[in-house]
Amino acid sequence: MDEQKRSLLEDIDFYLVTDSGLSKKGTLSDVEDAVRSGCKIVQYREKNMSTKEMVCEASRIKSICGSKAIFLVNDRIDVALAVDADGVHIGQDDMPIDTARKLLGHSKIVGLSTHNVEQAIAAEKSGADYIGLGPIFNTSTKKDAGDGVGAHMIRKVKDAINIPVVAIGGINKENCLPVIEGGTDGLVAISAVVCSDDVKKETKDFIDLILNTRSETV
Ligand code: TZP
Ligand code: MG
Repeated sequence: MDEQKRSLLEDIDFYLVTDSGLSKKGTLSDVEDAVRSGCKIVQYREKNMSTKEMVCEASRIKSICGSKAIFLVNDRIDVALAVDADGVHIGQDDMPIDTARKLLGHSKIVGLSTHNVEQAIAAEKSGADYIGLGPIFNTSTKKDAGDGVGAHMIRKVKDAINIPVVAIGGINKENCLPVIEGGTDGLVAISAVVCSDDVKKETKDFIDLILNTRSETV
């Protein structure tokens, strides 16, 4: 992955995670609309699809993202390798990060899910390129996500580490203000975007909220 694409990590703003089970218009349409509206990272997350179908869809998502958005695959390092994705996003119970790094090499992006300051510090030490922090609010999208940690956790984590922190879990346009004010590098949403009738508008609204709130607080 070239340096220009990696530099999107410095300025994430909005990050879409796909979910074909929740999507109104389908994953490819969601990705196309979100990227067109300025989404900087797309994470392909599929829990119940055959590997064959995933590789096929992942390859199409990769071409939609092109040079405009970083394309990551959730959990499935094999799928990421198969389509030469920009990287992966893994959880605390997925493949250990150093093993993932060995398989993918140093040019790829590896993101890690974290739930607290200790895990965030450990993630940075282990070489994660960024962390997802969450769930910020309670969410029914991920059944085993646990209780929301609250928007106040973002500042604590930001103060403890130097890699980008994106916030995930139960985030929507109505509750994201304290998340942005907490200093998150990016908002991540699944249901708020893919369940909406207008993914393009929803993505753009999130990005406008982030940019406007940041410019008011500097
Ligand atoms: N990881 C922590 S919470 C979550 C994941 C994948 C689900 C986020 O979905 P939503 O619909 O934005 O709450
Ligand atoms: Mg996982």
